[in-house]
Amino acid sequence: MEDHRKLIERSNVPLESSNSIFQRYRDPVVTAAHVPVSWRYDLNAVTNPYGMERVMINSAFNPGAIKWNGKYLLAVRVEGADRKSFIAIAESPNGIDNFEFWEYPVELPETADPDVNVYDMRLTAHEDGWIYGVFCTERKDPDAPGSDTGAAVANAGIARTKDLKNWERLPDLISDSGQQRNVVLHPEFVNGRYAMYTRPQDGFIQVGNGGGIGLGYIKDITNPVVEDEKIIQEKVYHTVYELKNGLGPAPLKTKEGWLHLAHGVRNTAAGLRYTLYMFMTDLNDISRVIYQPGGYFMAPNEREITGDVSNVLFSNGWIMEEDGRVFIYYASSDTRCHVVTSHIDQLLDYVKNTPTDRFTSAGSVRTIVEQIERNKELFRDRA
Ligand code: M1P
Repeated sequence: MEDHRKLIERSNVPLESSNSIFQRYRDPVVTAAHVPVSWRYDLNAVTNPYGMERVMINSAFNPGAIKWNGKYLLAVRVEGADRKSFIAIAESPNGIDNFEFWEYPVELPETADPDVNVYDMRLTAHEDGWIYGVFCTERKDPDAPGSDTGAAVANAGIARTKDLKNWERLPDLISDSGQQRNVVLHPEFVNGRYAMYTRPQDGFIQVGNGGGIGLGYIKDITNPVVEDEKIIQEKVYHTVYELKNGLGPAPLKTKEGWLHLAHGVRNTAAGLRYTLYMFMTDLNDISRVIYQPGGYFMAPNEREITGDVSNVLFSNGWIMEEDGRVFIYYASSDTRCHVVTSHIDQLLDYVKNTPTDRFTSAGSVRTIVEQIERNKELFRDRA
């Protein structure tokens, strides 16, 4: 318990190296070791004479995020040794350290078709007054042959709350796609309807003919039928989102547009590689992408690259302060949660002024040559 308290109370510090876009920190903000001792141990010396860990925790990752009553809250995906994920709220006074789980994990109400596994909750404070948690609900594929014990179906589960403690479960998303993951609720109504970012997919892992980040609309959130779904962010050959992509947290409203953070997946000889990228959509037409920097915004660094599912960065939570500071929460390799900090002005500069992808090697070289020439020009003028 003393060790656990020391871990929770450890101060985090910014790392020295920075690319002036965002600031990384030395320590992960939440790990499996942050999970309370009382969840893991039977503390009764009579029933647990060896002091053994009764409930092992495997990982703590992919957190949704919200600022709530002055505190920074993460809706963490906690995964036990039994492979089941669940959501638990961890709270910090400053957003970069001292994250401590609330006394109990979230007991999400279920629908008539119970979830087998739930994960990756996106928190959206909607203008209707509710805080929504949209998450992936996974169940065994009822159409798979009995011998196929790995086939699953993913869909979006929807729950809402006013205090992050008591949750009301709504029906799961109803869409034309066989499967859905990475579904995110837009914070404002659009022409009186709820707007939902989607990621239609044919299979559980492969998006198949589906894929891309979609956008659809829902008239009544208590009967969440997605209408007019269309893809606003395609997968593109030989990019960091060649194989699949998915929206991260709900977008941030800025004076220039809606800022989005997403993950893109490419294939490599060593397996899939997940990196984070950004784009911006129009304030008045949220289906219209107005800026998209080329390449990734963040990729796993040398400490983040290994874990349960290596070579993965995944983000589904961020917080923007009134003074413009932005806390971006992300997980590395499906194992632990981290934060980077930035400012909305820096992120706007990043999305507007980072060169776009020209989709060929020659195009990338041209981009560099143009920058060299501009720099030469600058120094010629100074000389
Ligand atoms: O293992 C990497 C990620 O894989 C899935 O994301 P996607 O559907 O985009 O491939 C999710 O299971 C996610 O939780 C996980 O981090």
